[in-house]
Amino acid sequence: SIIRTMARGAFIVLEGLDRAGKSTQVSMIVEALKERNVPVERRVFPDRSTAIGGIINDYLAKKIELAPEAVHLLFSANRWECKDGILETLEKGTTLIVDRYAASGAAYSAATTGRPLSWCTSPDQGLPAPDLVLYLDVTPDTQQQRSNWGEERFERAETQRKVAENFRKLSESGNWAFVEAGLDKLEVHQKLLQKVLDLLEGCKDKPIGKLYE
Ligand code: Z5A
Ligand code: MG
Repeated sequence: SIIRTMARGAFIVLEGLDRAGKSTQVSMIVEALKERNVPVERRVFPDRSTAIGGIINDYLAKKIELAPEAVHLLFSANRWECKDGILETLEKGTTLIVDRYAASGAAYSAATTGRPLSWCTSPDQGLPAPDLVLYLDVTPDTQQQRSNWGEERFERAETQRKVAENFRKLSESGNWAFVEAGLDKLEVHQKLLQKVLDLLEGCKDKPIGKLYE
């Protein structure tokens, strides 16, 4: 039998509406952990580098039209095709900081398809579950002040309001922390990093969970 000699990495996801600052904060957390010699990698969803990710990219950029339910399943398939890679990374002891994941999948699709949240979470059931979801809580005013607002498909106020409400519902299960996204970048970073550092020791001996099980 295989004896586990090494602690696993933590699985940390950043979520939030468009322009909440997720990508900025993922970079800052990754740099801060590297400085502390914590093995760490980043990932982003959708992963636009795969064949499925290419279709998603063309849809988001409004180059192609697809049924919203079909797109929903592609977003989920894009996570499933990365499942083994995620587990391998965590099991070799590397912490993952992930820019959007399953909560985005359900929150956006429930808003855009009108299907119940339970319909939207079901294709992701059984995927590796994050140890912590850091939610960047952004106001519509702050979103609109940030760059390139309104170019992609879901960047309309009414859609964003529905998506935010879905995120709130999803946060009732799992380990979520909300952080105000309208603060200065460094202030947001310090709040997030503290939560990450608090988590790191604690999850080493815990098995990786499964989503919605
Ligand atoms: N989607 C889905 O439907 N289903 C799924 O399963 C998944 C995703 C995974 C693409 O997402 C779309 O896919 C998205 C959800 C849907 N919907 N739309 N449209 P994406 O992640 O590729 O793109 P995004 O989230 O819409 O936008 P973004 O620009 O990547 O947002 P962000 O990463 O949260 O923000 P940022 O790039 O870090 O910052 C945005 C700007 O604000 C930038 O100029 C920063 O310098 C600035 N910024 C950041 N933080 C601050 C602070 N604190 N103060 C001032 N300025 C700041
Ligand atoms: Mg981003």
